[in-house]
Amino acid sequence: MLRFLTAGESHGPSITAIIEGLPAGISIEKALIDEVLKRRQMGYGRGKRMEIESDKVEIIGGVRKGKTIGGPISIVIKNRDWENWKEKWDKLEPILSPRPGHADLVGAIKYRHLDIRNVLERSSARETAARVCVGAICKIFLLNFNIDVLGYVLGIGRIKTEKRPKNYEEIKDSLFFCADKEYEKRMVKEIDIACENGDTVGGIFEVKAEGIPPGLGSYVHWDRRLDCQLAGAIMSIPGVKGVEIGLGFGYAEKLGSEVHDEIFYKDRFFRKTNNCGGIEGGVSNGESIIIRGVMKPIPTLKKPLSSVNIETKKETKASYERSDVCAVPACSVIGEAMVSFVIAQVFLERFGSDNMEMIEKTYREVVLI
Ligand code: EPS
Repeated sequence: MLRFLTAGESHGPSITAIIEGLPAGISIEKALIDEVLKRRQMGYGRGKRMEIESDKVEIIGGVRKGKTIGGPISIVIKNRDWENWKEKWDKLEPILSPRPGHADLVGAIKYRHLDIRNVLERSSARETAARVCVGAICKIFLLNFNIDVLGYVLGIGRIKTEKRPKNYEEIKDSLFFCADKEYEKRMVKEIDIACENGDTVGGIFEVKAEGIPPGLGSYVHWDRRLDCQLAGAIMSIPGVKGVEIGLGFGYAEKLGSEVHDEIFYKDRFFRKTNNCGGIEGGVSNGESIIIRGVMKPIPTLKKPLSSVNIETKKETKASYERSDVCAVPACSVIGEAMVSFVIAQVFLERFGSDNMEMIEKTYREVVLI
């Protein structure tokens, strides 16, 4: 089964990942992975760290002569910021004031740390640099079967749009990876006001996967349901607090006759609506998969909230270290990566996973009805 692990600390030497279970014979272009890494760093509202980093992937295992060889793929992204931290790394004063909303307090309790740095270094969203590399590799694999996955933004703070992009071209010059240009100025303002007040902003992103064959996932066990796997993958992104598939919470106020996507046939089964977001009974139905996530405002606040010193137990203000005001655009890129990973996982489960030749043959031959 396709799986991956990541390792590394936000201000340590590097972030790494190992991806296991991809077939042999996928052509891997490093430039495509670097492009996604760059996208993850973009977006209006990012902090000073993104000015230091210029993330590039190094593939150190599993790829030879530009193709996967079937073994685990190992990747490294160097933290440029390490140069500024390595001398002081072991001598830093402990951080004692947990930020509400962050992993600080629960991490200190769970791992018995008396220095919150041991928590924040690993819980930092910097780890998602490795995830987007994994996702980019999965996306490269899926593109061989004309499956394309795209993440974009629908809302920043109170500014929300219903406009969705048809492709990446439509959002690539947007400050928010948002298709609605008219909203851009208002989104900028939303962030600028929060920034002036020492505050942060969240928002909503959506991921659309097109070209999905029917039959991915299964209804036979809870954990094999595709919607379950996708929802878990989106919820695993730091800061995400809610997930919706297709119409999502909008189902609540509608009648059955209004929402279920009627079935038609012309060369293949198809629907004229897609309220179910491409998934019925935990299985893909051949329509586009649509999933949304909400990212909470980042917990690191310049104007800190009340907290308690973990050593003295006295009232204090939460610690503040340089941070982003808004990272929702980045979150849309990470969402795209996580969806690409899950789709690749269920795709390999359905069509085989050893080598591309075999998978392409099975894919062509599988009867889609
Ligand atoms: C991030 C790197 C971090 C933060 C952010 C994401 O860098 P630093 O802590 O050095 O400023 O900008 O981390 C968080 C939002 C978080 O909660 O930890 C990155 O590479 O995306």
